[in-house]
Amino acid sequence: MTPAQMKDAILHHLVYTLGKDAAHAQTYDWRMALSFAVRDKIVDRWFEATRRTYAGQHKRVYYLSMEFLIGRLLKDAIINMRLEEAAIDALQELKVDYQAILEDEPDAALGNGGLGRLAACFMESMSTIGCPAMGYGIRYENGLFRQRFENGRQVEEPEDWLSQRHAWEFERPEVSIDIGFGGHVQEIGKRANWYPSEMLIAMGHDTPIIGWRGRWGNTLRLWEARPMHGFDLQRFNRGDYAAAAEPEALARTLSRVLYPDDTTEQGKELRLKQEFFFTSASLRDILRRFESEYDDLRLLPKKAAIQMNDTHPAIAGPELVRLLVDERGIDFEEAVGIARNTLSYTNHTLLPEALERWDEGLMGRLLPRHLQLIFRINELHMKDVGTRKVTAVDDGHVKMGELSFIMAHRVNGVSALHTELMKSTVFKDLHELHPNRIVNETNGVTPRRWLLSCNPRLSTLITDAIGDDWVDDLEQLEKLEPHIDDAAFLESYAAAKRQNKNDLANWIAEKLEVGIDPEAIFDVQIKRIHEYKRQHLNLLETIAHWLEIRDNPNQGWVPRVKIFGGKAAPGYVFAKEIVRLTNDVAKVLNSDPLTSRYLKVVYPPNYNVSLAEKLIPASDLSEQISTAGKEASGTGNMKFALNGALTIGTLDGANVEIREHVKPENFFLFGMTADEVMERRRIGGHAGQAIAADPRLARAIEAIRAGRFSPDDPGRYHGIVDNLVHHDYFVVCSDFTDYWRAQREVDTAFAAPKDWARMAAFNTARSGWFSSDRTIRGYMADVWHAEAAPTVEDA
Ligand code: 26V
Repeated sequence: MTPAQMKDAILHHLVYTLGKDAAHAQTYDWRMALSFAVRDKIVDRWFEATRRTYAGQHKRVYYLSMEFLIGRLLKDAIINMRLEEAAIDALQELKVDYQAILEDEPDAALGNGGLGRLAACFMESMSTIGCPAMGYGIRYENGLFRQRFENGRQVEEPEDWLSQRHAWEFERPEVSIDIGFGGHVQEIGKRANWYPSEMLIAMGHDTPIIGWRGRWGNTLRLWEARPMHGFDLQRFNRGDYAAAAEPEALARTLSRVLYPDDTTEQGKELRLKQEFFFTSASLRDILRRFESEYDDLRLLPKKAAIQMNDTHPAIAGPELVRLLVDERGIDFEEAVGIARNTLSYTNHTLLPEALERWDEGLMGRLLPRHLQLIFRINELHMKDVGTRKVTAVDDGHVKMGELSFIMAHRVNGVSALHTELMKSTVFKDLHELHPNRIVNETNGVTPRRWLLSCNPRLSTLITDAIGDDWVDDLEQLEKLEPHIDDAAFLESYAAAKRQNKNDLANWIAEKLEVGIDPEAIFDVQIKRIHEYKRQHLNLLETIAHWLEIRDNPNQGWVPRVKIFGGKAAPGYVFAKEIVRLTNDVAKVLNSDPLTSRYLKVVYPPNYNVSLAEKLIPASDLSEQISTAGKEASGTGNMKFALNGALTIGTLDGANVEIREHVKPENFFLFGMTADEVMERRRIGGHAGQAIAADPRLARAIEAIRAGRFSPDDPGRYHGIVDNLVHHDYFVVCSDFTDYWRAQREVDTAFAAPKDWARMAAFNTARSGWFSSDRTIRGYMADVWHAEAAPTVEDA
């Protein structure tokens, strides 16, 4: 597409799609016009991919996920369609600011964190590879809440990304599926009829996901809940306006909000309804498509692979069995076999409080037929493996992890360590019964968004050095290794980082009114706020360091800016106190004339995908400091390493594999191993011992306790302090001393800029393995038994 053609396309949509005259168009109008112009190009590619999938009778992958954290889509689409030059030139002629247009797009925040962002990276990689696939999820009207700070405290506001027209989706009123809840079951021989007492409709909305160079496009289909019957005209005519609208409002609640708590499973009825709603709609859509092409249901596992992203779609097991047995007359045991060979399950956490369990009473009320089938599935499993050990049903609860395991032919962990821990802890018994079922697929991230798009300076440098094959073959980055010994290359590498840091410093000055020194170490911890992720370990080290600088302000300290970003679940009290403490610490440190040129703390609110894209390219140090054994993988860790930030981290999740790839000497390791953590916890008073042994730690804790960061309310953080001193389940105190040591090594290393640049560049060169393209190829080979289709020629 030439710039002139692009300009015509934009103006065409401005006038005929948006009904706006160029003279009166606002940023929003230009953004929509550009989006539609780009979308037109995508649609051709997308249709072609769909045609090829049907024509070639390719196996399809269905990715069922409660979350897709896709963020903004315009730049991604422009880059993958290679339309950037055309767009920039066209807009320049139209005197419209390209960057402002990109920034105007709201983030689609349809996820909490890692799990949802992984699903988004996978969708992009499947399109790049040409794996025929479809993502299925919920079209939340309100995504993850918007975070604001009020006197340092987190305040949540609704995220209303759909208040403006969404440029990327196509409404599919013809894809409307009715979904039932409650009611009763009538058994007739081996089959049963379920008569739900409540009905609503799932309506599909399709977003095309285009791969690199537009060679392939898949669909993300998100379900919107709608009432079966519109509003009640009789009641309305009687003047009962609120009651007339009630059924409609009730049905719509189902796809209204994303649950913002990904830490504690609470067994909420609405959540179970959401899970069944999107899973059932997706399965019935899948079967409808399958039956339009094939007439033998036994072929299903050959033609479809259904991935359950965590246990949120775990009801897929019993629901698929129900659809086969009750609605299609297949024998129960055969149906279980078909379902199992089609389904697979990814586990994303071992934290006991996050594992889903549903009360039998609740399940029986909402999904009476499914509960019956769960009992039968459980009995069949016990019979098959000759064990009397109760598995999926226990103590009046249905355990969704176990149910998913039993109903899947493959179960995977998301990093090598996590997979081993799955085998030895949560799924120990099931693993012994099915030793080939658990496999590892270490997570990855898409290099298109997380390098090419977010870090143009580094991307250009890389392409100048080794060509652009790295974009879809990321392990080519190893070709950078010989360049790392070239002083000129290293200088350019450091210059790119430095310019990214300047941009970020300017942005922070403008948005947060805090001045930061671009020469300082940009030390960044961005992720959900959680005790196991240990933002408070970072804070304690910050405070200890601050106190030490104050003792000796003229010693020539290596300047550092600590950047935090992340949201706390609204009901997670401890996490919210960490948020507030971070802001309180920032306030005190940033205004301390003795120390502020050496140490600052910034905490931009509302961390999301777009903010990550700004922060990561400008980071020097990546904080991956979770208690060993607790972070299943992490994916932020990969994005940082790829963009040339060095990691300070524990042997947890994928950190272990990152360290092996980038070499131990280019990684700041500290802390106990997962085994050592378990040992340490057995020692009574482990925290007290650690505090007594390290005066720096004792002093930092005492500063918080005495109210140095909350002088108007000295007791404010006694909860945090008591937790640290008396419980400290996440062994913050016991890891502090080694963390401190590693941080001082960081100071020393950063003071030698050439060596630092070499280490950073080495991280980039060795991060290629962490592409989600590699991860998807792994799933295709080991889990889905699917092959890529022949893709379309380059866009
Ligand atoms: C759990 C729950 C519990 C019920 C209520 C709502 C809800 C929503 C989400 C979750 C999932 C938590 C698990 C999770 O996000 N795991 C993260 O997955 C990443 C991708 O595999 C991985 O990199 C992170 O280490 C892991 O914490």
